[in-house]
Amino acid sequence: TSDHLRHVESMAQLPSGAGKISHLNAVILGESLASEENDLVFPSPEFSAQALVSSPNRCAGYQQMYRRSVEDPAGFWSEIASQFCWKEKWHPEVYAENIDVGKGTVRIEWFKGATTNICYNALDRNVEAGNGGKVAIYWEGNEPGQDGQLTYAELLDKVCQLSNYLKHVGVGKGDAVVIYLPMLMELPIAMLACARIGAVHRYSPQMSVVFAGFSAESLAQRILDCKPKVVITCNAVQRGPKTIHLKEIVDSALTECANDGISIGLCLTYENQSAMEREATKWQEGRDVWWQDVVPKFSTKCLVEWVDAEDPLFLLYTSGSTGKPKGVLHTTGGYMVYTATTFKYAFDYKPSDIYWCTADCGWITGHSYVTYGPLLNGATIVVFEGAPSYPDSGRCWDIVDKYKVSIFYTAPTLVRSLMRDGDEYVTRYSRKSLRVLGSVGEPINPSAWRWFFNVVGDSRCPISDTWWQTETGGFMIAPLPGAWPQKPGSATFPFFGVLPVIVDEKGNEIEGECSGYLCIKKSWPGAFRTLYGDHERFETTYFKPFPGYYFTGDGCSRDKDGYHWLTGRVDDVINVSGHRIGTAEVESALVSHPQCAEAAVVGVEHEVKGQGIYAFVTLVEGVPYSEELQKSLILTVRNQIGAFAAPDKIHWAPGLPKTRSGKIMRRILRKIASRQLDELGDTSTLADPSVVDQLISLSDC
Ligand code: 6R9
Repeated sequence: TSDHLRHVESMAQLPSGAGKISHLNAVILGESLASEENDLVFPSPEFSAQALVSSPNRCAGYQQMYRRSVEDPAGFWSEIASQFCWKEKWHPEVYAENIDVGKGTVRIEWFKGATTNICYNALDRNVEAGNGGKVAIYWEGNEPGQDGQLTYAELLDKVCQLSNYLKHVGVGKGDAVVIYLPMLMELPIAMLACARIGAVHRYSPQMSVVFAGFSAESLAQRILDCKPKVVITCNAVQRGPKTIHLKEIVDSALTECANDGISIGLCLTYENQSAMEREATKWQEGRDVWWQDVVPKFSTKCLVEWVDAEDPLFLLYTSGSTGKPKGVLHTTGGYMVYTATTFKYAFDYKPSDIYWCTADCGWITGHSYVTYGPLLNGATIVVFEGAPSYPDSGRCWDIVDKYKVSIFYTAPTLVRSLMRDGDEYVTRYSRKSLRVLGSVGEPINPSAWRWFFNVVGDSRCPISDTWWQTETGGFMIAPLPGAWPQKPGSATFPFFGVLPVIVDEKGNEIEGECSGYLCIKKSWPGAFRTLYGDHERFETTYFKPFPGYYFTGDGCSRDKDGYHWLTGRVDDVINVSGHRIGTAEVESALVSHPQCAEAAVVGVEHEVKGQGIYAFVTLVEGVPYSEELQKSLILTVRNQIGAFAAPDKIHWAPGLPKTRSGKIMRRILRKIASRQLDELGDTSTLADPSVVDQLISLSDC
C-alpha cells in the first residue's frame, strides 16, 4: 500500500506544469510536442472549478480521498454505501476477503448480511426523492425521428408490470432468465424487473443478458449453461439498413437446446413493430408469448424482494484464453455501490447531465454504465437502437444535439471509424452540450484521442479513458475529469479503493517507471465473486498466476509521473472493436468445419477495429485450398460465435510451427501475420523449421 501511495503522491510533483493551469488550458493540444507521452492536457480552469473532485491544489483533492479509501476501505465504502437504501445494515463487518490462494479458498464479500434491492435503489429511491417526473430514458430508434421517453415514475411502472408477470409465470428463487434483446427501452426494463423480484427467499434469479450480436449457437451454449425458466427477446431489430430476425436466432437456439434435453417453456417476445410485423414472425404456440399481450395487464405496483448484498445479481459470459466462455458472477450490494460511485466521479456527473453510452447491454459496459450506474444516480440516459453510421456518419452528433447530451461514452473503435469518415460529419453539428467524453474497451491510441478531444469535444471536454473489465464490475483506472492533467492514451490513475501493481514474470512488484503484468492487490466492492459453477477455474485463472494478487490478463507500463498505460492482453485473448474473443473459441469453430484439420488464430493490428483476427488453417489431407472454402470457413465462425468474430484473413497453412512437444508457437505466427519477417526470432526449437518458410511463401494466397 505504501509503495502505491508513493506513486500517487508523486503526482503532487507531477503536474510539473500544474502551476501553468491557469494559463494553459487544453489548447496546448494543438501544438505538436516532441514526445507524445509527455503531452499533458489540462482541464480548463472553468471545468476544474466546477468538478466534483477539483484541483485547486494540484491533485490534493483526489489524493486525500484516495489515501483514505486505501487506508480505511471499510470506513470509506460504508460511508458511501450509507447513501443507499438498505433494509438491514451489514454485519458484522463491511467486507471480508481472501485473495491469496496460499491461504485457502478465494473469497470476496462486501456488505454481507445487509439486505437491499438494486432496482429499488435505482427507481423507487429516485421517485421517492421527488424525481419521478424526471426523464430516465430517452430512446432513439434506428430511423431518425423514431423516438420515445420514460420518466422515472413511468419506468418504475413498466418494471413493476414485468416483475409481476415474471412472478405470475413462476420465476422465483434460483431461477434464471436469459435476456436477448437489442437496445430498446425494454432491455433495461427487463434487467431491472429481474433484479426487482430478487428472491422470494435468499437467491435472486440469475439474469443473463446475451449480446444480440451472438449467433444461435453461442446463445444456445449460454442457455444450456444456466437453464433459464424464461427467455426474453423481440421479433426483430433494425440496425442501419439491415433487419435482423432475433426471434429466428432464438428459435434455432431453443431447438438446439431441446436436442440437448433442455426445453425452455416460455419465450416472451416483444413486438418491435418498426422492424417487423407480428404476422410475419414465426411462432410456436404454447411456448411463445407476445410481451404486449400479457405484460400491460399486470399491476404497476410490485413490492421489491430484499436480497442479501451477496446474493447474485447477474451472470455475464466473457471470453477466456482457453475453453468455453466464463460465466462471470456479480452480486448485488458491492456492485451497486461501486457502479454508482465510479459513474459519478469518473464522469463528474451532475443531476443536470444527459448521459449517453453507446455500448450494448449485452456487454458489461451496458450493465454497469448504461443501466445500473447512471440510474442509481438518478441520471437521464439515452438508449440508441440503431447503428452509429446510419443514415450517415453524423448520426451520433445528431443525437447529441437532439437530446443535449452532455456526457458521451463510447469505444475507440467507433472513434477511429468516425475519424476516418472525416471531420465534416462532426462539425456539421453544434455539440455544445457536451462536457465530458469517455472511452472504453481497449487502449485509445493518442491520435484517436486527439481527434476525439479536438474535433468532437472542441478541445473543451476532458476524456475519461476508463480501464476496467467484465470481472471488475466497474472502473479501475480512470481519470477524474478536472482533477488532474491527462496524457492522451493513458488511463491515468486508480479509482478510489483500487490498488494496482505491476509485477514481473516472477510476481515481484516493480516500482517506479516500469512495465509488466497488471495485478490488483486487495478486493474492491464491484469485484466478481466467482465463475458460475466453477470456483476452481476462477482461482486458477485469476489468482494462481501471481499468488496474493488478482491477475488482470493485461500488460501495463507506468511512466515517470505515475501514469498508467495499458498495453493490451498478455494472454490469448484478442480485442476486436472492444469485444473480447478467445483465440481458442475461434480455433474450435474453425476445426469444427469438416475440411479443416487444424487452426491457429492470432491477433493483428487493425486500423479501425484495434485488432483483427488472423487465422492459420491446415486443411484435411487432399482437400485443395480455394476461395469458396475460405468463405465457408469464415461463415462457420460467424454461425458459431457471431459476425464480430469472423476472421479478417485466412492463411492457408499446410503445416504449423510447433515445438517438439507439439505446442504451436504463436509468437512466430504473430510475426508472419504482421509481416515482421525479420523478427521471427529463434526457430531452432521447432520440430520442423521448414514450415516457417512454407508459410511465408503462402502469405499472399
Ligand atoms: C469494460 C470492458 C476487458 C479488457 C481489458 C483490457 C481492455 C478495456 C480499456 C482496455 C485499455 C481501456 N480494455 N478498457 N484497455 N484501456 N480503457 O471492456 O470489459 O469486455 O471484459 O474487456 O478490455 O484488455 O482486460 P471486457
